[in-house]
Amino acid sequence: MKVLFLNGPNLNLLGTREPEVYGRTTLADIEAKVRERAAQLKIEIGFRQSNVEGELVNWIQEAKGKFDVIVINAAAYTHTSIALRDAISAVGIPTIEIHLSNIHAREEFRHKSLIASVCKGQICGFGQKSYILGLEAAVYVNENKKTS
Ligand code: CA2
Repeated sequence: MKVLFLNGPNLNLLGTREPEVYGRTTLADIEAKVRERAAQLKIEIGFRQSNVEGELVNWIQEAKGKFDVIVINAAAYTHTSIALRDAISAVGIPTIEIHLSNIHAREEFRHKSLIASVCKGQICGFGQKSYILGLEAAVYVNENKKTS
């Protein structure tokens, strides 16, 4: 099984700015934790970050036939990007939306996710653990392809 983790804009700054909101863990730390858990579960991982919307769209399209599940923290594009929504819908790869923070407990503009309706489900509010939960949800979705 192969899972592609995609990370949107500014997540490369994790651990270096606004630690009161996003903590002191870097994206590289999170990737290492995800890879550790994936090794235990015998899952192959792709892990990428971009600040460019079109690059994320390209990676979603290129995942077809290469990855079984996508786990995406689309960051601010969650709330703005019809292009990401259309790409997820078009490729038909089961996709799980994740966030570090609880977007529903934050500013009103973060409550709406444009990708939620084309994702299998959403995990938010658990800090870096959201990524591990996303990986475990990916296993569940892949094992229950017809029903989940
Ligand atoms: O909680 C999440 O994971 C978010 O996807 C993070 C996004 C935010 O726009 C979403 O509403 C929720 C922001 C990621 C930016 O991360 C930063 C890290 C350090 C300093 C500044 C931004």
